[in-house]
Amino acid sequence: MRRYGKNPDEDDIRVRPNSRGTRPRTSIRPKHEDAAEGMVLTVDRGRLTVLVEDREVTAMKARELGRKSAVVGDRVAVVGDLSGVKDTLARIVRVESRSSVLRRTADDTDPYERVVVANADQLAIVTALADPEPRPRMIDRCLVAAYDAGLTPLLVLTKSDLAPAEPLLETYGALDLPYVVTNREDFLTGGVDQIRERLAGHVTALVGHSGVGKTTLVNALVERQRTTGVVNAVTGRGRHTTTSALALPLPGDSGWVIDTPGVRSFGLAHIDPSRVVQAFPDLLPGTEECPRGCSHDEPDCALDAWVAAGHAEPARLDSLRRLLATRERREGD
Ligand SMILES: Nc1nc2c(ncn2[C@@H]2O[C@H](COP(=O)(O)OP(=O)(O)OP(=O)(O)O)[C@@H](O)[C@H]2O)c(=O)[nH]1
Ligand SMILES: [Mg+2]
Ligand SMILES: [Zn+2]
Repeated sequence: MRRYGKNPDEDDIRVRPNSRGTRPRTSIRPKHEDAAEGMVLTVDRGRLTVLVEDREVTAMKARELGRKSAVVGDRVAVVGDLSGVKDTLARIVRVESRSSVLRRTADDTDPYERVVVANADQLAIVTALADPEPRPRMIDRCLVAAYDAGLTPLLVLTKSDLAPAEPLLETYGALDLPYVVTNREDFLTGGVDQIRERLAGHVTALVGHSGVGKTTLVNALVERQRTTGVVNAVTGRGRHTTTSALALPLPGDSGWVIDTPGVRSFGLAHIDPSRVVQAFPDLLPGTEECPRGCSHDEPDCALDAWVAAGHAEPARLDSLRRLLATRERREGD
């Protein structure tokens, strides 16, 4: 097969007069039939760490992948040096199709969407009960992202040594949302069993604000330890906070956890506003009485009556409306 109308060698010779040999380029191109399968564990400035069998192989994207990116959790085909020895480099020649894609944007108006992780099936929404203060609207955003990506949400409330979980659970308990309440002291006394149970057999991505204790939790669950953060109370900026996502195997082949860097917000610019309400199962049945094409933020919206009748928390309707409002602003520009 020729890529050009004329012999590709002529191009080669003109552009790179010192290029080796005169064999047609196409024939030296590997066919990748012997490529090995692996899973992307982490990505660091163009270098990817791929688990191939039991070896961690450093790899780069092959040029033929073009703009297609490989992210943490991706199944990929790799060729080249697969020894995993320091300073060797393999090439990723194929990204297998994904069972799920978790996306976010920096804010609701950002057209650039980033893929957070691929192939996860559970999203652990990690919220500290204090330090930093819980922000329910962040939880709601993560729920929208989880439902949209087809991931099962799991609410993880950390730092229960600092504040009680009840106020938050009053709101979210009604959602039939699975949750666990944890704290660092628990971990030391082996109290991570409940969360272990929830993670077993799943590929779980942990998301949340910086400093909520994602890495601390991951460290309690896996063998390999990561550095945890020290968040400066004055500047709010952290030291040793996580800067790249990393997939870690749970002991005993019982699944994967993916630690991710803390985010300021979880932008949803990529999600159609009509889908946002799908992530509010407590409000959704109430929309049946809404006028056709209801924006859910107009005088005839049935959700006010739904909430007044005690079917859902007012804070949830407030949250839905705020989310929809930020989305509309985008539609307007
Ligand atoms: N009091 C208390 N502090 C905790 C608990 N868990 C974690 N911390 C502290 O919270 C700080 C932040 O913890 P990390 O695990 O680094 O938080 P993170 O969510 O990974 O933060 P980023 O990597 O920036 O996203 C550290 O000082 C931890 O020691 C807890 O259960 N109770
Ligand atoms: Mg961290
Ligand atoms: Zn409505």
